[in-house]
Amino acid sequence: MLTIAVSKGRIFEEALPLLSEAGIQPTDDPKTSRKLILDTTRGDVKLVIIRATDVPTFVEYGAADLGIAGKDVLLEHGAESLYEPLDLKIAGCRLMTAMHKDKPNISGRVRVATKYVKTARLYFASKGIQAEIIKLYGSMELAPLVGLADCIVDLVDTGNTLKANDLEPRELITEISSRLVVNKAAMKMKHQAIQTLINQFEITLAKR
Ligand code: PRT
Ligand code: MG
Repeated sequence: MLTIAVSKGRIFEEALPLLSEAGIQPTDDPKTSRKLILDTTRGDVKLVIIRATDVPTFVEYGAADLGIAGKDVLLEHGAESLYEPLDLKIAGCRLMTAMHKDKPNISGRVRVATKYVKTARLYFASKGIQAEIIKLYGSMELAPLVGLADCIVDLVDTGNTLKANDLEPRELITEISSRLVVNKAAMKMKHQAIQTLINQFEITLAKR
């Protein structure tokens, strides 16, 4: 039996075709079902549906053998505890700094609101900029508008969310896509099954 951890939103939507090519189709629709463990058309594969930020934790502790998680989430979690064999090239976006469109870049000490505390800290340290990082769990865009922070670090796709709040993207921290992650013990114990799945994903990705 293989268990794959995946989050409900855009990652799930974009992972479905990849899973489907490997013969894995959930027998319930997670959008309407309240089940957290979904059976699939493959008797040996189950999906567990969890919050995006919880995927690395489930996989690290072996509660799931595999998982699909954004690189943003993996950077925050720390990657040492997991294998990351494949870039699935789905749910792409950019992790960026953003500021009010009328504000100049700050040269001195900067206050940064983000849910990506660890990544932001590393980024500003690497640029030699003194940053005070304020952890938020959502609506980062609000922070510069109400004087909570000078700058935010957040994911940007179309840029519409920033624009709607009079913000603009400034510096690219890193490109983001979703990755396949694997529990280290499972990679040994269930090597054959996991390697076969990785190969199937690779074949599908190579056709794109
Ligand atoms: O809500 P919960 O905590 O459970 O999870 P979530 O809302 O973070 O999950 P979900 O389904 O949104 O997926 C999150 C993952 O998708 C992230 O970890 C990224 O790897 C990936 N991803 C890709 C994105 C985006 N693109 C994205 N644009 N996640 C979030 N956004 C948000 C962004 O935070 C901002 O609020 O969309 C807004 C910006 O989009 P644009 O198009 O307006 O620029
Ligand atoms: Mg969301």
